[in-house]
Amino acid sequence: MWLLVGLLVSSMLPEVAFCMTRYYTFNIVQHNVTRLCHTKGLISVNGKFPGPTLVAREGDRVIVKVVNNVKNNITIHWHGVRQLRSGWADGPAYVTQCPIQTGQNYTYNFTITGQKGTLFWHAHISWMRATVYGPMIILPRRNESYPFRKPHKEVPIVFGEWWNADPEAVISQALQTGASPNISDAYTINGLPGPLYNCSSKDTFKLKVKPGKTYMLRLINAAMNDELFFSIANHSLIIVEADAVYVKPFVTNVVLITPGQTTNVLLKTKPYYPNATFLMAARPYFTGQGTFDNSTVAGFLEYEHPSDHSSNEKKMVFKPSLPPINSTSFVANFTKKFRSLNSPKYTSATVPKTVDKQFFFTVGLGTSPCPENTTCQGPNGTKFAASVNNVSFALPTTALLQAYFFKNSNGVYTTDFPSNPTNPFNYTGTPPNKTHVSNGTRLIVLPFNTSVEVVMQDTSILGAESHPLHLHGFNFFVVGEGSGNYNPKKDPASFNLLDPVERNTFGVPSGGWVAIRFLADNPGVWFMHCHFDVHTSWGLRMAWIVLDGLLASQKLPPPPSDLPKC
Ligand SMILES: *[C@@H]1O[C@H](CO)[C@@H](O)[C@H](O)[C@H]1NC(C)=O
Ligand SMILES: *[C@@H]1O[C@H](CO)[C@@H](O)[C@H](O)[C@H]1NC(C)=O
Ligand SMILES: *[C@@H]1O[C@H](CO)[C@@H](O)[C@H](O)[C@H]1NC(C)=O
Ligand SMILES: *[C@@H]1O[C@H](CO)[C@@H](O)[C@H](O)[C@H]1NC(C)=O
Ligand SMILES: *[C@@H]1O[C@H](CO)[C@@H](O)[C@H](O)[C@H]1NC(C)=O
Ligand SMILES: *[C@@H]1O[C@H](CO)[C@@H](O)[C@H](O)[C@H]1NC(C)=O
Ligand SMILES: *[C@@H]1O[C@H](CO)[C@@H](O)[C@H](O)[C@H]1NC(C)=O
Ligand SMILES: *[C@@H]1O[C@H](CO)[C@@H](O)[C@H](O)[C@H]1NC(C)=O
Ligand SMILES: *[C@@H]1O[C@H](CO)[C@@H](O)[C@H](O)[C@H]1NC(C)=O
Ligand SMILES: *[C@@H]1O[C@H](CO)[C@@H](O)[C@H](O)[C@H]1NC(C)=O
Ligand SMILES: *[C@@H]1O[C@H](CO)[C@@H](O)[C@H](O)[C@H]1NC(C)=O
Ligand SMILES: *[C@@H]1O[C@H](CO)[C@@H](O)[C@H](O)[C@H]1NC(C)=O
Ligand SMILES: [Cu+2]
Repeated sequence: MWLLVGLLVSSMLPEVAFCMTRYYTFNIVQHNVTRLCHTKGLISVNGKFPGPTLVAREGDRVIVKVVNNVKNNITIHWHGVRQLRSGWADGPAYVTQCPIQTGQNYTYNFTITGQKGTLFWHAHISWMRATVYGPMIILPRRNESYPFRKPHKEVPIVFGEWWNADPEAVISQALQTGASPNISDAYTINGLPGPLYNCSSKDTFKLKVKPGKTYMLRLINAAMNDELFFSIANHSLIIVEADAVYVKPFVTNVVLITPGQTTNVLLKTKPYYPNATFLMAARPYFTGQGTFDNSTVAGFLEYEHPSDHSSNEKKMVFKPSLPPINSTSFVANFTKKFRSLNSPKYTSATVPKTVDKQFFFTVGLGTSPCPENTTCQGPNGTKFAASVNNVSFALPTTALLQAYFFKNSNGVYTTDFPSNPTNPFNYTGTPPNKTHVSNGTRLIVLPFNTSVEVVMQDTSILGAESHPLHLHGFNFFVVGEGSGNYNPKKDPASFNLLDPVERNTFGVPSGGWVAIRFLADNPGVWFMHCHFDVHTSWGLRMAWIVLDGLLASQKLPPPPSDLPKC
């Protein structure tokens, strides 16, 4: 009897006893920041750039009061957090909430369930996330360890993208003229562009290390429009986690990280003090037709000698080598190395073995006609657009989740998003002559617990390009990927249903396809979009409605009373 009680208590403890509530206040403020000899009033959180690091443990409740002290509308998204039955706290503007307007505040309230590792938070309205972002660290439960030896130190490495101009002006001008937005002036590591830009060497990130230790770098790509190759000269990295899920460890010299992805890597330092400084550098992977910021951000890895005689002495500098800018072959090889740990001790989800609903989505660029009596600077005098299944998704002027919850969908959205392309073509061959997209706020309704498979196919319209697709409210399993056109007869045979990687963001390969699966077990309205903000702005976005289940524990609760109004 006593033994039984003891067993029950100890098996319950990890679930409840160690969880706590973490309170944060995020003041959205503007402060002057100088980079590349250019000072601008930059909007960020609590006057820090990048913003504060949010730390929680798996199982914790997180409560963040966001107070808007700037003239712009704002929302914050907790990127990758599952938001189980807390869709009101997800953050994408006009999808799950109306913006927090000047002088208003809103308290985000959610728990961290079944996730550990690195995620990040960022603004989710227009291009505000260019400067409003910061790391989110989810530690294992107090009584749990990592599936690898505890590192000596853990360091967030956040990649960003810097414009001398106001990013809001950049995107608003582009949407007006129909042209591509002006490219950024620099990439940054933890807000610092580093020595390879003019007037910037004092703004260099330095990682000081001791020999013979293991450091865990929490890599976050918060850049707006660019996938990045990252490498540290003369050091290899061990990848151990992706999007807050552990993976089977593997060694690499170069990491590719798309906007919206996060990954933890272990860095083993050399056993001695080398007389050298090692550059860490990142620059883009790009295959499209347009212009892009082809610059390199760099920081230093420095061995800090305790009695530092040699610090004033000139040291050798080693530079890393990165793959060619358009190395799709490297990217394909690299992304296929990610495998979930697939161990019941460390992962909570399993890949759906059967599928209830199948979708085939084309993702890519297109055009929309130039309004009468205006001139446009997009392709052939049109405006750039982007779409999923040729639908360029229009955001409503109210929030979709509210319209759904209060049954006011009339005039806000329809539920007829196409499950397949309406006009099939050779997606990776010669593009069709008609490139105009259609516009609409069209959604897909999924009954609770539907097992979903989505094949996403890149198109060659205006250039084949990788699109990092991000799904809110779920992790998905990447069961297959390939180049060229997806073949529904042949390709499923090679799907990995054993240990596919579980992520929230994955690059649809340039000129190829990816197949993902997820279980629709989270009621609400969930955004899915390209994490290149330029493509999202052009309409490469859509949303799913996941209906309530029958049980009380399967229903979306009503909104908090302070939910902003439009
Ligand atoms: C910010 O910079 C602007 C112009 O560069 C200047 O007018 C203003 O006083 C600065 N504000 C603060 C708080 O330093
Ligand atoms: C938040 O908004 C409420 C309701 O408008 C207001 O009473 C409160 O003072 C605000 N708090 C802050 C810190 O702005
Ligand atoms: C957060 O949500 C929980 C569960 O709905 C609720 O009990 C709690 O009062 C909320 N806290 C705040 C500060 O809103
Ligand atoms: C990018 O810049 C590098 C030099 O930094 C140059 O060698 C390369 O040709 C450029 N690539 C493109 C596509 O502009
Ligand atoms: C370190 O390297 C620099 C540059 O190669 C050299 O000038 C210096 O003598 C070296 N110092 C030691 C202690 O080896
Ligand atoms: C990459 O770019 C180089 C130089 O522009 C070009 O020669 C090569 O064919 C390209 N490779 C791929 C895979 O597109
Ligand atoms: C990718 O893998 C293939 C097959 O293993 C190999 O032939 C190719 O060289 C690799 N490409 C790169 C860039 O590593
Ligand atoms: C375009 O210009 C023509 C001629 O000036 C005018 O008749 C027409 O009303 C204009 N159309 C719009 C939509 O402004
Ligand atoms: C450009 O647009 C014109 C007029 O809409 C059309 O006739 C022409 O075929 C287009 N050219 C290309 C290359 O798309
Ligand atoms: C599609 O286009 C590609 C590239 O041009 C070509 O290799 C392939 O044969 C085409 N497929 C079909 C079914 O026409
Ligand atoms: C596109 O237009 C060209 C020239 O007008 C024509 O030769 C070609 O057949 C058209 N292609 C398609 C796929 O309709
Ligand atoms: C802010 O959001 C409100 C509500 O959607 C909207 O009416 C207003 O135009 C927005 N303001 C700006 C500056 O975008
Ligand atoms: Cu895209």
